[in-house]
Amino acid sequence: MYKLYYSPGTAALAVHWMLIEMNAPFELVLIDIEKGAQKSADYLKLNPDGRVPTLVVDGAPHFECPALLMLLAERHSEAGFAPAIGAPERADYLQWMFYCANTLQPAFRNWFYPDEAAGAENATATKARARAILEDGFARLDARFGGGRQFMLGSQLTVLDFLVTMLTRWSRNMPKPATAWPHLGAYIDRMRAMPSLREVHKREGLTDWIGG
Ligand SMILES: N[C@@H](CCC(=O)N[C@@H](CS)C(=O)NCC(=O)O)C(=O)O
Repeated sequence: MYKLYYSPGTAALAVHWMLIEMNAPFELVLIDIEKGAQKSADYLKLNPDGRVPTLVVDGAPHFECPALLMLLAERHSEAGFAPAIGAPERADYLQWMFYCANTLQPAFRNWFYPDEAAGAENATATKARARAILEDGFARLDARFGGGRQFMLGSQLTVLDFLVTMLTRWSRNMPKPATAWPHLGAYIDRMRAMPSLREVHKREGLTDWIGG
C-alpha cells in the first residue's frame, strides 16, 4: 500500500495518475499548498523541501516526481511502463526523463514562482527566460511527434508520457500553451482521451484542460 501526499494539479498528478492506471492500492493525503500545508513541521519531516509530491513506499517517504515515476515503473515492471535495461528505447527514455526533470520542470518553477530564482525585482526577466525555455521545449517535443510517433518512445506508453502530459498541462494558461503546437497538441489530445487521466482529474477536482 502506497501513501501519496498531493495537492491538486501539481507535480503529484503524474504519480497519482500512474497509481490509478496501474490499479495499485494507495492512500491519498491532501497537502493544500494554497494554505501552506507543505511547510508544516510534520510534513517537513517527510519532505524537507516542503513540496509535493511525497510518496511513502514500504514505510519510507520519497520525493521528486520523475524519480517516483521511474521507481513505480521499476516496482511494477510487469506493467511495462519503462523500457527494460538494455532495450533500444532505454537511452531515449533516460534522456527525455532527465530533460523533463532538469530543463522543463525548473523552467516551470521559475514561471510559477518568478520571485524565487533572482528576487522579485528580476521576476519579469525570470518569467521571460522560463517562457523561452518552455517554448523551445514544446517545439522539440512537437518535432518528435512530427513523424507520426504515438507516444514519446514510439508505440509503448511509458512513465515519460505521464510526465510530459502533466508538464504540458501546466502550460495551459501560458501565452502559447503546449497545445498550440500541432503535433504535440494531437498527442495531448490522445493522452487526454485516457480514462485514467480523466479519473485523476475527477479525483483531484480539476475541471479545466481535460475537456480540450
Ligand atoms: N522537483 C520536484 C518539484 C516539486 C514542486 O515544485 N512542487 C510544487 C507544486 S507543483 C510545490 O510543492 N509547491 C509548493 C511550494 O514550493 O511551496 C518534483 O518533481 O517533485
